Amino acid sequence: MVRGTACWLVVPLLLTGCRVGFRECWTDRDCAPELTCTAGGVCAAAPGCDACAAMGARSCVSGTSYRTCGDDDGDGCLTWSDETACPAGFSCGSGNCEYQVSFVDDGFTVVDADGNTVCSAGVGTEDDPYNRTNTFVVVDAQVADVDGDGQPEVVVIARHQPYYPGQVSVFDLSGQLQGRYWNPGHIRSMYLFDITGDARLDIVVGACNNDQQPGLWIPTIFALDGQRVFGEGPPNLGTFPAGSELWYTFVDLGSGNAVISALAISPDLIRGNTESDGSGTDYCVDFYGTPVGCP
Ligand SMILES: [Ca+2]
Ligand SMILES: [Ca+2]
Repeated sequence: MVRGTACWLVVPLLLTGCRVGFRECWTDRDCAPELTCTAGGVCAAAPGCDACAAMGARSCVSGTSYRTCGDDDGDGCLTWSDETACPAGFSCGSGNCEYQVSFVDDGFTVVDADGNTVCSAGVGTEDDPYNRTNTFVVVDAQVADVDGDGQPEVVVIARHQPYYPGQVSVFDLSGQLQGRYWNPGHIRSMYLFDITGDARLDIVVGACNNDQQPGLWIPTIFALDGQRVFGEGPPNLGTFPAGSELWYTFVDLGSGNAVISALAISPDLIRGNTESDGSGTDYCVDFYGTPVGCP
């Protein structure tokens, strides 16, 4: 005999005996306003509820965008808003689009919201592991807190002109170098985003690698933890120790003459493209650097 069937047959007489578990709720209306009814019949905070601590607080989503803590739908639950882009040319420092960064040749300048110069410096080449002639060009610079101490840093990517390597350099807001990573190939793009989930923005970089296979420029995406920026990327043929990257991915080992020029997060993977206008070849990796098919 099937037990469940027998039970259902006597439901009118033995209703309480057939209970398989106590349900606190059947719909959200059975719960307090800030709670929802789960599939198991329990009133609980909705997923993501109180994801942020204080109404109106802001945090940087990337080096050039932020989000705001609020209760837009009035359910008593504080959640982060959608991402808002900073105005063109501004970086998200500590939740606010408060810094404007410009760069010319090998130098960069940071200006605050009042128009005052915060710092102005050159990327420097004194420790180039390839010891080439001192000619570097800044490709991008953004202000963001990448080491998690609450104070913004300036993250600068630059490439040798006309050869390689490229560099990822982190400066404090007085213009002092905090860390530098060398890549054996040109660097063309970066995206500051927390891919590790520790609430600190990480440095994701689009580049190419000239040393991994002779004669080939291999499109490359790699990521750095802003607290640990040092050394030299693979295959480490220069004079520096191995690099501090979280991961380093050759997205197409057979490629020649290709560099990742554009990077984006979309939304749970990193998408690189070999042209700055997105018209080139797409390569996608997950947040662990594992190549995945681009959707
Ligand atoms: Ca910091
Ligand atoms: Ca992180």
